[in-house]
Amino acid sequence: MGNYGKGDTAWFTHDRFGMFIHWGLYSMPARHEWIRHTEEISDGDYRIYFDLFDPDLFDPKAWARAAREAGMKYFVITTKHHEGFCLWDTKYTDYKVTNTPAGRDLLREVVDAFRAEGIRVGFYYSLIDWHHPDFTLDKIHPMRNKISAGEFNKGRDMKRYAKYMRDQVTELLTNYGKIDVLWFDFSYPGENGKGHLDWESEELIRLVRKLQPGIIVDNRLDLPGSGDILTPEQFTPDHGMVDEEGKPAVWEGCQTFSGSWGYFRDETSWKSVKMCIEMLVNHVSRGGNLLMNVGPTSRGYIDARAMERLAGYADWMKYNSRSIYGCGAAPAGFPAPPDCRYTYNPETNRLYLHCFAWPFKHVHLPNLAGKVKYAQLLADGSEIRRREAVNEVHSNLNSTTPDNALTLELPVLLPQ
Ligand code: JFZ
Repeated sequence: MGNYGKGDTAWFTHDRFGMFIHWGLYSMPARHEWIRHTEEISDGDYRIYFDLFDPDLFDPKAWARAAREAGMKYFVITTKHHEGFCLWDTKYTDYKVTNTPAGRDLLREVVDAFRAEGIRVGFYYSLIDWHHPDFTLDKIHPMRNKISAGEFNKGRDMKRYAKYMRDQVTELLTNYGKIDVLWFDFSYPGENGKGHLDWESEELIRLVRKLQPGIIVDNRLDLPGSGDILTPEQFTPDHGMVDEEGKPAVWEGCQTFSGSWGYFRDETSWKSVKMCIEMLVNHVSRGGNLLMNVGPTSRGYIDARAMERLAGYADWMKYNSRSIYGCGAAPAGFPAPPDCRYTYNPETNRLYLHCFAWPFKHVHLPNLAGKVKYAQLLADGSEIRRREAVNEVHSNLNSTTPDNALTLELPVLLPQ
């Protein structure tokens, strides 16, 4: 396994919660960010979205405020998704936001707005590029069923594309100040796929580490040793994750409010606020981060359904963020009671008991007899009575306590 340097993950495992933003031309058809692929749309037919992209209600300050209020401490935005469209004023292609009716570098405005709210900056950069003239046909290319590889690949050269990526990554990591996260996406090695040889991943990662020492890079370059974080996607591992050598790994799950990443107008699979909060708790209780996605509309705002969920986070985090920041999994040997999760802050030696279902009377805490010093509802700091001897916290909990107050804070005496 190569040694490609490491990023600084201390802030990352403390902060735990970030906002993913998928925003590109696919917000116009508004039926999934992969439609160029799924509907096999040609470059020519996709062009209309570029010609008409005009986010007249774009207000990055409102995005940043919503993220800050939701308790999100970093964000990762698609500077370029698989469609190849660039959200910044790059020198290396005309297929960029400044040439649409938008007419300006929107990435810069997003970065400025989030920084002003004290939120760390992350860039998603797609390795896949369905627009670039050097990107060759493969199993996920939109044109895969329409044209032969021989014909399509004539004059195309992946080496030039790899250089293009290095040039663009250099722009992104040079012209926008300190960047905290770089999220490459994604490799699919094997027959008719693409991997580290296509991306020239070794050169790419060395460039990234040189330009932004400390930056956190994901693990999608198909190059063992190059990443700082594992990135399970739309699935929450049921316990911690380990790295390529079997050691506990830093990981970040990414999740959506509705299923698709890009804005999808007619999607009906929206998660409830309660589910969203439980997702966050699940990730942290298993020692991971949550990167929660929003897909702004083509007019540039975050729609009411997504805002409602962000507000749900805000409402909960206002009172319960102490059970998230600085927290991770509980020490081994203390399994959470049924329907509950633990998060644990090793600095303060406080254990947080998150009840996903009403415990209507007592909650038994396995193996914690004699170890709990005090118990309170986190949201309002009200005492919860206990019976030490039988290891239980007693309920003065009842069903009129609001849902956002289902987290208990337990200062504990645990071996650290
Ligand atoms: C990728 C993108 O294709 C998708 O549009 C979105 O941006 C998401 C965050 O990332 O999707 C993936 C990438 C990797 C896997 C699955 C979906 N994977 O490794 O299983």
